[in-house]
Amino acid sequence: MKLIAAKMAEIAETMRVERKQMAKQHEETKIGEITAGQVLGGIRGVPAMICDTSTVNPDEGLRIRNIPILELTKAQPEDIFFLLCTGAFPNDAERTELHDMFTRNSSVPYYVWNVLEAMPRDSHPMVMLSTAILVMERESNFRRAYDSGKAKDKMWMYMLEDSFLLLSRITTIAAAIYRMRFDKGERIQPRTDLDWGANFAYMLGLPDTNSRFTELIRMYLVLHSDHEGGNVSAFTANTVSSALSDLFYSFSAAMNGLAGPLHGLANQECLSFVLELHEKFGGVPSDEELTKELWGLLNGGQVIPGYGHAVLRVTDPRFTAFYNFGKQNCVDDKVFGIVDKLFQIAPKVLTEHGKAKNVWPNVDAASGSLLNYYGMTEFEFYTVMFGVSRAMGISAQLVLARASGAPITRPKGLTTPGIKKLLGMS
Ligand code: CMX
Repeated sequence: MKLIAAKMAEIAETMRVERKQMAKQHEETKIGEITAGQVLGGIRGVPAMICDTSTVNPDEGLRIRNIPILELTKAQPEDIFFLLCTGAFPNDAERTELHDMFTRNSSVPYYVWNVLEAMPRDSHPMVMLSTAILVMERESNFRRAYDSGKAKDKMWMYMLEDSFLLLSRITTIAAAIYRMRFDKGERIQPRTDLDWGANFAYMLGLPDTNSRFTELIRMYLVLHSDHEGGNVSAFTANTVSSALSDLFYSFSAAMNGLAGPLHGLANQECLSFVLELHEKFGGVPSDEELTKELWGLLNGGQVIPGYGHAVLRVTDPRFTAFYNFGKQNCVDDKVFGIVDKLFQIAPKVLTEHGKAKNVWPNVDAASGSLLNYYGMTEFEFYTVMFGVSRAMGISAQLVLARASGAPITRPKGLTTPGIKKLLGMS
């Protein structure tokens, strides 16, 4: 980890000094106002944390270190992790070291398998992922460093060590969960001669004669790698880690948030919905049939999965990347055909319905149909795919939080009578 640690050491020094200075000089400087709507609406849009890895502009979507995500679809996930942490792409020597760090610990200790095998057969794959990560907490370098009294300003280094431990194992664990949970046969051992994405595709064990599935997996990992700091999973991880809980505690907690239907589980729900339509109409429904079906959902108080977003107000560029991939590789597929038809119809229906602030598709609207096309039909697994990818962004965020000396998170809770008083209602 020598080269990466050296680069991070410089960054950490600058970040820590800058943060300290800003906090000292601008303790009382106002940078905005908060409305009651934001407080009552889930702390919506309140600029309340620092996140340097990526930004999400409502009118454009994700940029990783200021690079639009659509310019990164062919990048290697390992390079993206380096970019998230340092703001630059690795040089050749750093890339070699990165590859080593991503493969070094890809064998998973026996006790993780024992725990997973002891879990009830019908456990959700996300429960298995979160549990597997949490039981590895005993191996945290960060916790050991803290216990042995290491200086606070060096703790980012141990968070980085834990990040590589997590990243190198999480693909082995996720692939094994897939094979165990859906009766796919023995676990497939990791290889050290493959890149991170290719190794993950290999361990999942799905047929991949023309390497298009591997290509999809690499792109999937990149597209889901990060989405700034305020989303449920990243915010959770940042909050847990701000108490100096290590990466295993923090990331496991993040996965429990990602497992919610309004967040990461939406991709499972999305494909489940698309498959229901496929079954009901025996293929791609007509415009009229789909319009009626969507109104049925909305009138029943349900949401159209894969549409809308808490921040975005345009089509999610990550959807665009998946959609373009589908147009190139899956045009003959009826399930992708339904995704395509939904893209034509759902925004119109949501606009007419008039409630959703964003009527356009998010990342979850297309990703599942592509995994399904390549044989991963078990949609209960899709949020695990999301979680594996997000391990990059969340790890990078937590390394930077420790590098900059971010303090414990402690927003203020208001009582209902308290806010009523502030609003002049009592
Ligand atoms: N279908 C139907 N109604 C929708 C909707 C959709 N796709 N998206 C938003 N709405 C509704 C909301 O439920 C809300 O209704 P109420 O006022 O009755 O509560 C209203 O429109 C206003 O909501 P909003 O401000 O536009 O959206 P939010 O920021 O509250 O919620 C999100 C954002 C993603 C939870 C919501 O759009 C949604 O439920 N979408 C479907 C689920 C989904 O695709 N989630 C994945 C998001 C990506 C991710 O985080 O992984």
